[in-house]
Amino acid sequence: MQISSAIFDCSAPDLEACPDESLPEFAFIGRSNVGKSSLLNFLAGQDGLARVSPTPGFTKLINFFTINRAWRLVDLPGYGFAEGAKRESMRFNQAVSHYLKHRTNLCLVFALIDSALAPQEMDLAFVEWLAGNAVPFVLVFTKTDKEAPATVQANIAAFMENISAWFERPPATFTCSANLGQGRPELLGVIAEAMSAIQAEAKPTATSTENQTTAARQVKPTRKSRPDLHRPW
Ligand SMILES: Nc1nc2c(ncn2[C@@H]2O[C@H](COP(=O)(O)OP(=O)(O)O)[C@@H](O)[C@H]2O)c(=O)[nH]1
Ligand SMILES: [Mg+2]
Repeated sequence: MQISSAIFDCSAPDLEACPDESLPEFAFIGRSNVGKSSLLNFLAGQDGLARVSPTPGFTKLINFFTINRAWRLVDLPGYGFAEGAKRESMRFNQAVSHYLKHRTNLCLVFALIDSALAPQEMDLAFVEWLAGNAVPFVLVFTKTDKEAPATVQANIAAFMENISAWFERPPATFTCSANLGQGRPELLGVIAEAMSAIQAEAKPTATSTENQTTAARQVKPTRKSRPDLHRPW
């Protein structure tokens, strides 16, 4: 997929302030500092689009970027930085929770996990929450350049093992490194596939309905049963 334009749209503190629901949205979420803004810039092919911060918790609003005038990338506030600013982070986390549960044009969530770290409780709890709320998502393991490949693979395997009980079919997984420029075609491919499915759905024909069902199934992990929810917010 070619990116011909990437334009900052707006920032919203809550669901009510989000732009109209006319374009499909692909949202990035993960713990603060996991590399959401870096990945968004990397996918959009524009360095300064989303702000990259060395300070965790810097992005506190929901940021919308319109790509190719056809769909949006959404940079969601990071979770897990309650320290010192508890009330404020709760408010923004509630906005994120509302966005994930009620945004009708939300097509797919990219749940980012730091591949340099062993499974973190907060990330596991968040994936459980996504599963419990039937939010369509894929996992993206970021910063694969930070540790040796064997460590990265071990961290990913441990994470998948930890979440395996919640799914009949595990969520799709991707790896990326914004620093090394790795993972872009695969992630843009997921978006392109989802966009084709949406377009096929808008103009149903005998075969497109079947294609849509297949594509939707590919990105939506199937749940075993509703798990106990340990909500990060
Ligand atoms: N080694 C490495 N560092 C990265 C990568 N992506 C982002 N970072 C760094 O991680 C920090 C947080 O990045 P940012 O994109 O602001 O994370 P966000 O808080 O999730 O939006 C910054 O210092 C980035 O330079 C990556 O692929 N590899
Ligand atoms: Mg950010």
